[in-house]
Amino acid sequence: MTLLAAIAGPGDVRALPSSALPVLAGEIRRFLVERVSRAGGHLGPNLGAVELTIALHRVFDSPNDVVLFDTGHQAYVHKVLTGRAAEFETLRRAGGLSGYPSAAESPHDVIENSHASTALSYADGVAKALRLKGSSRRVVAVIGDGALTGGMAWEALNNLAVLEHPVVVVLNDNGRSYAPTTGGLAAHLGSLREGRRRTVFEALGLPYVGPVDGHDVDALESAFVEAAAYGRPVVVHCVTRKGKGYQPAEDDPADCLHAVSAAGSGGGATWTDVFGAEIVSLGAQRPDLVCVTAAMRGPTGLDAFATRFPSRVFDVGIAEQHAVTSAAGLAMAGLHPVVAVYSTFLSRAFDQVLLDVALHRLPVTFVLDRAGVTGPDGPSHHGMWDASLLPVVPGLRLAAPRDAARLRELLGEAVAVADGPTAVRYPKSSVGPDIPALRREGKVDVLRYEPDAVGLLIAVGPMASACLEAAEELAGHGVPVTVVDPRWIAPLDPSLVKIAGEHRLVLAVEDTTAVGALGGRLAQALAVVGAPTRVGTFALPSSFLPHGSRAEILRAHGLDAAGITTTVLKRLKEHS
Ligand code: TPP
Repeated sequence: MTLLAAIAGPGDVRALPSSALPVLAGEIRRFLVERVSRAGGHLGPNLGAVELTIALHRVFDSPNDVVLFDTGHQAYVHKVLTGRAAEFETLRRAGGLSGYPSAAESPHDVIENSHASTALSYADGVAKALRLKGSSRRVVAVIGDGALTGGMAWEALNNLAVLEHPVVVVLNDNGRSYAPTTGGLAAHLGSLREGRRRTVFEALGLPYVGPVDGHDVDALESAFVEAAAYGRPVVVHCVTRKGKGYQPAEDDPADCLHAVSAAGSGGGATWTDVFGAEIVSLGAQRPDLVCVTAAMRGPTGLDAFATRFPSRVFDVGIAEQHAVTSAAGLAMAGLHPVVAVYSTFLSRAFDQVLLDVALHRLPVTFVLDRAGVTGPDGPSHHGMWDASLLPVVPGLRLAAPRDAARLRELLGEAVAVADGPTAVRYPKSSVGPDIPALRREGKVDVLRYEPDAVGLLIAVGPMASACLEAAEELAGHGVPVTVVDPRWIAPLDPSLVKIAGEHRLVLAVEDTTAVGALGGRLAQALAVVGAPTRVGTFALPSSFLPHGSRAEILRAHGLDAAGITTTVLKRLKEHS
């Protein structure tokens, strides 16, 4: 029997003699490599956090002490030690174990948001509340050096420095986000690893313990005990190695196997691949074109651009707000920045898009990868709010390509706009074959035309193929529908309003939350001109969608060909 098999909770970890801990760490690493390679998920970060998490559960008393994980992608070891090893068979699958902390799974899990740089602010608030209640429960926040590049982390440290409650900030410093961490902070942490004594934390008024070997459980335990004794906020600097103990991860030049795909997944070029190639050719034609990434150069497809034009790509760290306003500065000084970011991470920079970029009518292009349903990363990774948020920004033009040819075309149109911001959104998936148009009316592509159409399907972006399939099925039922792709989804193109006004029933099919989506805006525009058209929005509900595969989630909400067919038939019946 392995040691791991006997761990049902942190109490069992505390009961082990120190001499057994390296064995336990080895077992956990083998377990992670085997399970995560099969299911897909975050491998490198968790391999680096094995000893740190063991030590944390031996010194602190979760859930009485509140243990918080920043980002949460490195919490697999915590899940294993809090009695969830058996459930790893279902990791990231619909209905299975979440890839992030989940309060529904365990009382040991607190933060569910997987956006970085938040844990220290949660810690500040929890600690303030505990202090007001007279509680002596301690707060522990684990944060990576990558997440520490986010502005929120520093806003929190500023507050923690004057707080009188035990908060232990465990800095898990592996020198990397996905790629090596950039900027002055990274250089400072490097100098601390080499023994420099004056730390930025102490300068802020926070005691500093370390640097500690993050793979030596005894040293970690001593450091945590020392930190806890301060009785106030303190930073413990743990030096770890991403991918530790698994050679393919340690040696992986890209990102130490930060995230791996499920065995047997993949196939076909992705939207990211198409963008990655196109931005290089646009860059070759346009010397004023520069790219900005918030610590996601590889995942957003900018590696080839960086290789070709190394001085024209800026990795600003996990700092989306800064990325956007810095892009505004680049544009003010005459360049055309392309900010490549996941849709879900742009939400936190909304104010910067609105007032730092759009108010100044600056030509910045936002490329929103992972827009719509993303899949196994769950509620905080679904990019289902950008298409509701961005249309309210005056002067911003938002595009949704249906295929690779349209992505290239719309990206070209976007970077040609000189008097305001543009955005192009596409999902996390393979891109599929090109879908030719019959003709273009204004900005709108007509994909299927039925002279006696009883309805119009507006296929937004990647919903085109499902809409065309549905139209074919509907024709079989004797229900002819026309299908159009608006290409630019905000602001509404007059030609779209005109085409829609010529139909009795219009259904906009969208991979986004329904509130604020194209269908609602179109209904409003048609009401203004007094058209008798009924417009329905067929999109995602206004709720936090759980994890599962993209296809499963879309299907569950009727956003596949069969679901669209059923909905059209139902609406026709209702309106007949
Ligand atoms: N931007 C935000 C706001 N949140 C995110 N989760 C990401 C980007 C994507 N992301 C997930 S993990 C990660 C990034 C950029 C790197 C985190 O680095 P670090 O905190 O050092 O943890 P490590 O994986 O190195 O242990």
